[in-house]
Amino acid sequence: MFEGDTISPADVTVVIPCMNEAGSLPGVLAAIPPGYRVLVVDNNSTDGTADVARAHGASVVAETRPGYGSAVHAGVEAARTPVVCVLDGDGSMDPRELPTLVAAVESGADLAVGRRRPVERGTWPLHSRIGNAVVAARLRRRYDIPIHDLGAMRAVRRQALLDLGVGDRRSGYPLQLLILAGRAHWRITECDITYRPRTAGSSKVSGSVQGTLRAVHDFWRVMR
Ligand SMILES: Nc1nc2c(ncn2[C@@H]2O[C@H](COP(=O)(O)OP(=O)(O)O)[C@@H](O)[C@H]2O)c(=O)[nH]1
Ligand SMILES: [Mg+2]
Repeated sequence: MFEGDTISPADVTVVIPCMNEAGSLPGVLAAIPPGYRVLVVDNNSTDGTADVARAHGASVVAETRPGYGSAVHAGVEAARTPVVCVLDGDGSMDPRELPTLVAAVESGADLAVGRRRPVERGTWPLHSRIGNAVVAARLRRRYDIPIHDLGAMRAVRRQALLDLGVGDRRSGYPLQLLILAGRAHWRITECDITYRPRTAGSSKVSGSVQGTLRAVHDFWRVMR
């Protein structure tokens, strides 16, 4: 596939990093656009996430190394399609909006990132929302990257993403991806997406003190 080719649904794999998302996954998987392939990347879940994923038609990749970045990277490596999307498995984002991002890639974007727009109160912890906005503002100013959200929903050509060489395997992955994409002069398109509270289970990142501290530490490492 070359740049400018049309992208058909069979060209797209949706990678879903999951750690204990058995409660949310059925709803997420039911909303995947027809024809897209799905890879759930299971990180040592103890709640049957992998079985639930298979029962609902997804392929499962097991990644024992913990971390959001490890899970995303394992899924992108395992994918066999020219385009990959990434989406959280917690039900906070709607897979029905993925085709908008894929269309942006088809139109020439090197990377399409979802800008989360909360539609219900209590969706996004304030510290996380502010931290995200501050980091995004810095990316706009310092790196000239036109984004307002580091984003957890994205679409990108698989080989280009692998060639970019994102090395962070924890919560710094989305930030490092944007910095490297900016340095490589990628065309980055931001698309509004709806954002809701997770549909089940508990937060591993911004909703827990430990997850937040880890994220701040990971961001700091990437930003230096
Ligand atoms: N595989 C894997 N997935 C993770 C890990 N940490 C977070 N996730 C997933 O990444 C997504 C975002 O995490 P979440 O807990 O919703 O973070 P929050 O949105 O900041 O509350 C969810 O689908 C999680 O299951 C991890 O270490 N491994
Ligand atoms: Mg979440």
